[in-house]
Amino acid sequence: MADHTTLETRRADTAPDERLALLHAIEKKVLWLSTWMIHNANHLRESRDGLKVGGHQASSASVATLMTALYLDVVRPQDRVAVKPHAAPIFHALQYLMGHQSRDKLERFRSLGGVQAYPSRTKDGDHIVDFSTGSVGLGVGVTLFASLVQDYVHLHGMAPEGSEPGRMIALAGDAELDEGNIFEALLEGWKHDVRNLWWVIDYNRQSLDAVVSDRLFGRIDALFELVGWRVVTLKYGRKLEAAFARPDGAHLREWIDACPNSLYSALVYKGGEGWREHLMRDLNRYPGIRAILDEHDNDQLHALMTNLGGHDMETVLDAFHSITDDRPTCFIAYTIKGYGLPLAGHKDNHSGLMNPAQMASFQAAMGVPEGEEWEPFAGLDLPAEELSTFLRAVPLAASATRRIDSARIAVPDDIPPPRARRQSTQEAFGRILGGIAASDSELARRIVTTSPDVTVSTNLGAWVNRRGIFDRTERQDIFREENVVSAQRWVMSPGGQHIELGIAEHNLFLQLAALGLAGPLFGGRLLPIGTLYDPFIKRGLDAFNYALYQDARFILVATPSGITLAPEGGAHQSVIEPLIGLTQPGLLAFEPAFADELAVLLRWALGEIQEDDGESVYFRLSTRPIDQPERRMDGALAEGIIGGGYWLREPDPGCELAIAYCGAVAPEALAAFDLLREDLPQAGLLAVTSPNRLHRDWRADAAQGKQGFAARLLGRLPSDAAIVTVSDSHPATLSWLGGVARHKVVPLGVDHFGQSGDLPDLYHYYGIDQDAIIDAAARACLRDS
Ligand SMILES: Cc1ncc(C[n+]2csc(CCOP(=O)(O)OP(=O)(O)O)c2C)c(N)n1
Ligand SMILES: [Mg+2]
Repeated sequence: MADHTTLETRRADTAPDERLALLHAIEKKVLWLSTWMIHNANHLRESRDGLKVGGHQASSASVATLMTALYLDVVRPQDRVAVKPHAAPIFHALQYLMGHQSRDKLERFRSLGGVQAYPSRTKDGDHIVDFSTGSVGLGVGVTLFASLVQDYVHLHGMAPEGSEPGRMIALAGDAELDEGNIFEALLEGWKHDVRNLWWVIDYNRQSLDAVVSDRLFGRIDALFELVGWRVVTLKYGRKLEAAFARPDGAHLREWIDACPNSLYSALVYKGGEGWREHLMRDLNRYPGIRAILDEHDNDQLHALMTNLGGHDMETVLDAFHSITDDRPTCFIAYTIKGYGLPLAGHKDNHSGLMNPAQMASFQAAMGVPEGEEWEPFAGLDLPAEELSTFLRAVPLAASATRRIDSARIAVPDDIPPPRARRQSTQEAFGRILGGIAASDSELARRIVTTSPDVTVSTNLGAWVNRRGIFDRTERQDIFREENVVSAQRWVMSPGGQHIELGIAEHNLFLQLAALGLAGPLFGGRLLPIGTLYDPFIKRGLDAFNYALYQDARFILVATPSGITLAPEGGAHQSVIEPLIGLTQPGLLAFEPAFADELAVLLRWALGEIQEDDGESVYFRLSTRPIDQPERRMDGALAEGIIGGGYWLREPDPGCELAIAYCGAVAPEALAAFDLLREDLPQAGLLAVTSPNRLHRDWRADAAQGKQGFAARLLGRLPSDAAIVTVSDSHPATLSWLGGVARHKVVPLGVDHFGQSGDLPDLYHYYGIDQDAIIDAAARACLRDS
């Protein structure tokens, strides 16, 4: 049975009066500072470019109480918080009051170098921000995966000695629950029995466009309870509860309970007079209600009728402190968007900004003297000394940074490539990881893999057989116990090193985001490797981008890929993913063709994701077995592979043509090249392992006016030579290569999709087979002559 705790069942006094008075004062200050911050930013901006920014004043005001309570009374250093995007000004104000943020940055809210529109680990700093937010739904979802990662780190004995698990807390907007990723995460969390998770929903019943429908939230608690969560509803504050307890007060409760969201919002906006008119009309026959109306002037009546749970500090504190176990808990806090501001309740207030006259009267009401707008304690009734003593003692104020450092994991100098004359890069990946799994090294212990139901088909089988699946409780492999023969050993235990996910790629990326932050958040550095089919990167793309924006570090292995997966079908062909790899910030993308290249790159990537200024790494791999070159890996070759490309056949002086290929089409490029060499003996063959790295290098060169790796590589080709580029993806992946040292290009590739077939047929159909390369070379040379 779910225990549905409502406000009525918890009235214990947890906050001593003095503390409460301090929190009330700071709550008021936080509302002021956030409103001023936005006003100030708009004032500045208007004078510079005429662009205004909205979306913050009303959204921030609705959570002033919740955020003050959380940050100053509830959150412990080991807890981690994701703050809804538009509560950023409240977040910044609290950090300012705790001494973690400067006035200068607050004054430049949303400007270059100032505090960000949405809390950002990378821009505001990971010493204060636990999780970035911005794209709604993702900050909420990531807390769930972070709670799983926290368990992983603790159960593997990787947490710093003496550290306690904390709560992963999301302060969510109610409209965030429209995002499907929340529900994908909830289901996954239920499977994994997640703990220590709080989602606090700011139920202001407004989104960006409008008032949120009551229908959804009528069901929301049932939804959470279905997946094992406790739901705590903070509906009314103490004033309203006291009114309900008076004679006839039950009728007032019934009235307000039945009041549709839209009418309630409209009355909030209209104020005391509106309330009186409606209550007189509907409830005047009850003497107890008449008495309440008589005792309250319009302002008092407005304060009473808007006294919702989420704005009542005592109610909020009671609710948070009533939870003492680790069961996931959802708090539904009723609030009013724009509470305390003249914008309150208006359905169009999302982008609303207070005008100068409104701002002036708000300032007067807040008691903030002109010129003292940024003073931390101006306008408060309590002595500044008392307030600052209180703030200094807040646990989050006392620690200078929320970032935990964890030691680097050593990576061996060499990872031997799997020795098979013919193999695919996907097979090579499985073998390399299987080899690491068999070793008794710290590197092997720190790698954690995860996959959305494609563990076996992306070749993680050998790794999982040796390292097991992570589960909070020990579970045997039933098939094995029943002597059913299988190549897979799926033993689940708290020591397992693979996190098996359901088929939701979005969850994979949120999981990777959390795993990739295991070091800074939980003090246990992990080396995460996630696998999926290349085309489904698009399914999780926003979460992928989100993970990278937070500077989470991980390796993504995407396989199979391209039209090379041929008979698997047109629907699975990945055409544009290399362009994502080419352009996605925070990511280094590689598409090796051979096993020895992959071995070099994987070794390098395991170090790269640990570098302070490193990045995450994406490998696009193939299931196509191809003949492997017989060669010895030396420093120069490895450097080329990591740098993004090398000349597989160096062009000779006087060369007219080069073929540049990437990935699984290597055999076609080689075969075409061998034929062409008969007529063009000086031709060159360029193996591109990372279009992304070469492109970056070229851009950096251009910016710095010097010749870097890419320019030197392409510069070996005479300037009047042409390049035929080929890959099993969009031709734009490589067609830009001609720009590096001003060569003519004939680009081959795939710019439509949908055909399934055998490989030779498909390569022919899309014009990337040997004949097509030779034709393109002929065209290039003809055009040249
Ligand atoms: C994925 C995504 N889509 C759209 C937006 C634009 N957007 C910003 S806030 C918002 C509405 C938020 O409503 P709610 O979560 O209820 O927050 P409130 O403003 O009420 O606090 C929208 C649609 C966004 N930030 N992210
Ligand atoms: Mg809302």
